[in-house]
Amino acid sequence: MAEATNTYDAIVIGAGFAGLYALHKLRGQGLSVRVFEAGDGVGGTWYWNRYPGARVDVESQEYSYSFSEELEREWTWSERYASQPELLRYLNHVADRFDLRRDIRFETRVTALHWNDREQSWSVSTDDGEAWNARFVFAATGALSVPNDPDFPGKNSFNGATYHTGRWPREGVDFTGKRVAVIGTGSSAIQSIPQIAQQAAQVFVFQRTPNYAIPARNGPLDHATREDWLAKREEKRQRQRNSLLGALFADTPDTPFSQTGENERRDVLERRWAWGGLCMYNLFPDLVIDPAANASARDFVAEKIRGIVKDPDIAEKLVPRSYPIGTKRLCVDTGYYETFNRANVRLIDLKATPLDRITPDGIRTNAENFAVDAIVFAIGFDAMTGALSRIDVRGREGQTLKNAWDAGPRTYLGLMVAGFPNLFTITGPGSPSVLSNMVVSIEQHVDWIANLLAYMAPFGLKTVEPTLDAQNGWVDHVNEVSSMTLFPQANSWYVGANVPGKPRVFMPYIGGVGAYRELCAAVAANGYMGFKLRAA
Ligand code: NA7
Repeated sequence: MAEATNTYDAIVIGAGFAGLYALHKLRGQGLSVRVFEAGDGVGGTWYWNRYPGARVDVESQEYSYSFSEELEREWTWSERYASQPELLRYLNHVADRFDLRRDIRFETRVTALHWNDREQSWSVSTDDGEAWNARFVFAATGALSVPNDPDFPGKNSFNGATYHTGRWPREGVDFTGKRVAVIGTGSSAIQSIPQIAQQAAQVFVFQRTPNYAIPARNGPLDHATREDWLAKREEKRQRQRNSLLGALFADTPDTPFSQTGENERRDVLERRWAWGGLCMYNLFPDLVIDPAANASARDFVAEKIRGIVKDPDIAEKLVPRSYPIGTKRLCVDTGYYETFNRANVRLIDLKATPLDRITPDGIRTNAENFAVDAIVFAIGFDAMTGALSRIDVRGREGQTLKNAWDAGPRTYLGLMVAGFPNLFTITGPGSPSVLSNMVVSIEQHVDWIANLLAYMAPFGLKTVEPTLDAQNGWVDHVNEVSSMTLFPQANSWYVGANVPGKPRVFMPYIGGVGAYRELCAAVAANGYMGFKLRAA
């Protein structure tokens, strides 16, 4: 490692929702902070994911910072679900409004983090060859920030253009008159396919596993809705923080499926479908626990798909069959199923006719050649651990994080890793993270850590790290709670199934945002139980 040129109290990696808030919060506590961001602007997820149709799947007002009432009052969301450009404008506004840019170094990627036991601080290397020092490091690296890159045979032989939804060109792509292949049918594909199909001459959709998509019912956010939100802001924000998923749609009904009458069940399903979006998660309190509850929701959505898609064979291919509904992230769509009624869109079922290779002209399955001008890889991310596993992280006694997480990520509360003092993982594996409204979880993590640092300072405490016992107990708890649900049945990115060779471990904490918040508060109230706090 090069000699450190600068020393900070805290280094933050990433300038998305998490990094921006961490910078603001820590600076407010008088710490010197430096943020490193690989992109040339703020935004994180919303900086990189510029594919057509990209928008948030949590309602805009809920998917925004709550830490500043003034910010909330001065910003007006234009749509129920904000589009990527609007979210990026919002995050740029936040960066300007709180004068954050002066402490962010853009186009700089952190390559190594080595713990220095003598100095009780982290040595940080960046890809410009410089070295830095910080007592604390915040990995605000995002849960879905490293694009999945499977090794499709023949990938480099293709003569046309290729795109990954998670690294979309800033200037956009004009598909007019083009034949386009889209590989993947997750959220990114489901949002972008209807838009691409309106432009392109022909779209071939290569589907490995169908997904459940619920109509967004997006539209302009009217004045009355905004005024209502602002009038009840305090109460709504509190409810969000104490809810299951960090969003108000997640106020789960009390009556289990088995005790809900036949007519009432249908009524709940129709109402949620009409309301649209992720509120389908909250049909019954036991939707992802009771197989019968789950089956009824599956049948309902299958019926809707059959009602929308005119060709019965295509409809059957679009009906998910291999996993319970909700155990892979639900997709929120605008006209996805309808798109398969267009003459220029064709669905290719990769389970029936597997992808053989990419050729100079297009894609070959074991049944057919598809000549295309462009390939869109909508194949997702190396979720939750991808970003940290690409940094050379070494903790006490040179132990690597790669080694420590060899059999899957292990953390205490999703916040810290035993043997890696003063390194915080914002919305890390083992916290509600991707199973929640990320903004709510980010604020909770950053606030909790900031309180911890404020607690340590007057006692002259310099380091914090979890005990191995506490970490083992937490990992057991995370596993135990997930095993009580239907989630482990799905080959999802929650369990790393989309990345060949990744250990199969259920990574996020499914106990709920409100319950998790209470646990974290109890840990703090008990003198940071499970953490070792040390003076130099
Ligand atoms: P997802 O949800 O991980 O979707 C990726 C899609 O790509 C999914 O349909 C995968 O099929 C498919 N895929 C991945 N690898 C391959 C290969 N090798 N061959 C064929 N198909 C493949 O990523 P998104 O970007 O759509 O969404 C990520 C999250 O962002 C989303 O959940 C929201 O939270 C926002 P599979 O299901 O693995 O069979």
